[in-house]
Amino acid sequence: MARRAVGSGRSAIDDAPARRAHSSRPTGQSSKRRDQTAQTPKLDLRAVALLGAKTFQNYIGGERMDASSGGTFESTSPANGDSIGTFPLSKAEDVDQAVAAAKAAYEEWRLVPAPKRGEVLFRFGQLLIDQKEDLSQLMTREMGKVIAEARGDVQEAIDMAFYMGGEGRRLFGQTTPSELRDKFQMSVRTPIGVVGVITPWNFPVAIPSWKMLPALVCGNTVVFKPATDTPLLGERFVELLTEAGVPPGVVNIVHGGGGAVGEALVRHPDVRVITLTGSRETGVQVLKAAADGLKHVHLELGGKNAIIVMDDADLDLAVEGITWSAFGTSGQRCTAASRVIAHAAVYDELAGKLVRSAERMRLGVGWEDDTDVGPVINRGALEKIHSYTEIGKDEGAKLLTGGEIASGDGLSDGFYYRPTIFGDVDPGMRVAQEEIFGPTTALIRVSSVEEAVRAANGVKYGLSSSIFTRDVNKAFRAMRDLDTGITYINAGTIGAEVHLPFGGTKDTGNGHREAGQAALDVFTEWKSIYVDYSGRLQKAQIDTSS
Ligand code: UN1
Repeated sequence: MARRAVGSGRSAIDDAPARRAHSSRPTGQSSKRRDQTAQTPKLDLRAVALLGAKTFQNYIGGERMDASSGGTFESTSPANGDSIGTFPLSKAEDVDQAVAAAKAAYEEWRLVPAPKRGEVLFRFGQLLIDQKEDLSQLMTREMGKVIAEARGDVQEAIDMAFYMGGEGRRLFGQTTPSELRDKFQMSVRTPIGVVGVITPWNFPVAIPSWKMLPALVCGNTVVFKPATDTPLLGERFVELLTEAGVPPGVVNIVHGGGGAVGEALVRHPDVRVITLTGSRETGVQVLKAAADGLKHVHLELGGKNAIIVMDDADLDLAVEGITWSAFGTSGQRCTAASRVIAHAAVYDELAGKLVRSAERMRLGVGWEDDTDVGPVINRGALEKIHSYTEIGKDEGAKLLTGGEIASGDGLSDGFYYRPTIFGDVDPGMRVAQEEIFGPTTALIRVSSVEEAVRAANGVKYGLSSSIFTRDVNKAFRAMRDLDTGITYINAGTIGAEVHLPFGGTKDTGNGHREAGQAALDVFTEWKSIYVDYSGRLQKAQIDTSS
C-alpha cells in the first residue's frame, strides 16, 4: 500500500515510516521492561530530553519483545528534529503473534463482568489525569501540537475513559413483549473478538481512546498499531492501560508501518473488527482488503469542512472561530476549517480581519506558552501543503497571506508552514475540494444562504460544518441542509465532545460513528434471545391466535 503524494496527510495504514529505518540495536530490555512500566517515572523536562536514548519494544501477550525481523525505526520531533526513541519495525509475523495473544485473552476477558471492565477504564482515566501534564509535554514534542492543545487531546481521552467506563453498567439492550404467551425476549450486546486498531498521529492519545476504550468495555481484545510518527504516545497509552489493570494479551501493541503491520492486521482471519482513522484512499483499500473476511470495518476518513459566514454574523466571533478551526493543530484535524464561505456583503471585511488574525499568529515549538502554531508532522506533509499553495496560485486563487515554509528563529530545524489564506476561490478549485491537512484555508464568496449551503455540500466529504448567523431561520435551515455528520452554529468546525457520535457522511466514512452510544455498535453484535416458559412448542407467526 503506497503512500500517496497528495490527498489526506493523515494516512495511518500506509504510513510506512517516513523517517530513517535502520537495523536494530541491542536493547537489553527484553521482558524486564514490564516491571519498568509499572514504575514509569513521570516525564519531566529532563526525562523528555533523554527520550532519544531509549529503545522500545512491542508488547504482546504481556511480554516485551523486539520485532521478529530485528528491524527498528526512529521517532523524531517535528519541532526540532530531536530523537524521541527507537521502535520495532514489525512485520506480519509479529502481527500473527499479537493476534494469537489477543484471541487467547478474549476467552477470559469477554467473561469479566462489564462493570468490572468499566472499573479498569475508570482507573485508566485517573492515571491519565495523574499523567496529563507529562503526556502533554511528550505530545508537544513527538507530534508537535501546541501545549494547550496537547492538554486538550489528553483531556478528550480522560473524558472517553469515564464515559466508556460508565458504559460498563449500561450496555443497554431491549426487552420486548412476545406475540406468544409465556415467552420472554430481549436483545443483548455481545463482544465480537479481536479488534485491529489503526490510529493516526494527529490525535495520538484521544483517537486511540475513542477506539480502544469502547472496544474493551464491550469485552473485545485489541491489537493496536499506532502511527509511525507517534509511536511513543501509543506506547505510553498501552503502558497506562496495563497499569490500570488490563490483563496480559487484552491489549497488544505492534509498532511499524501500514504496508506491513496495518495490512497484516486487516487481512488476518482472526481479526473480526478493524477500526481505522486515516485517508479516504487508505479507507477504500482497507474496506477491500477486509471484504473477503466479511469483517466489521469502521472508517473515519477525510474532511473538507466549511464555515459559512452570513451577512448578519458577529464578524469578530467568526474570525476567532475560523482562526481556531483553520490554524489550530496547524490545520491537521480532520475537522479543520479548510473553506470559509462568506456572504458578499461581509466578504471584504472578513478577509481583511482574517488576514490580520493569521499574521498575528506566532510560529514555534509547541512547548513554549506563547506559540500559536506548531510544526506540521513531517517533511512529506510540509511539501504536500506547499504544493497546494502552488496549485491554488496556478488555479487563479489569490494568495492573501502565508503560502511559504517558515524559516529563521530556529524554525528551519522543524517543519513549519505559515498560516495561509486564499481569496477569490471558486468552489470547484482543487484547493476548495481536496483535503490539504495543513494550515491553509480558502475563501469563497456567495450571495445567499442557499448558495452557501450548496457550496458547502459540493465536496465529496461530509464531516463537519458551521454557520455564523444571528438569524434563527437560517441557522435551522443550515442544521437541516448541511450534509455533514457534525454541524456547529456560531462556533468553528472543531471541538467535538466525546458523548455525541463523531463521524461524517459521504466519503468521510462508511456509515459508522465513533464516540457516544454509536461507538458501541462498531464493537458489538446484537443477539436476540427468546425464552419460552410455556412448556410446549409455540410457533411464532403460526400459533398466535390465543
Ligand atoms: C480528528 O481530527 O480526527 O472535534 C479528531 C475535534 C476534536 C477531534 C478531532 N475533538 O476537532
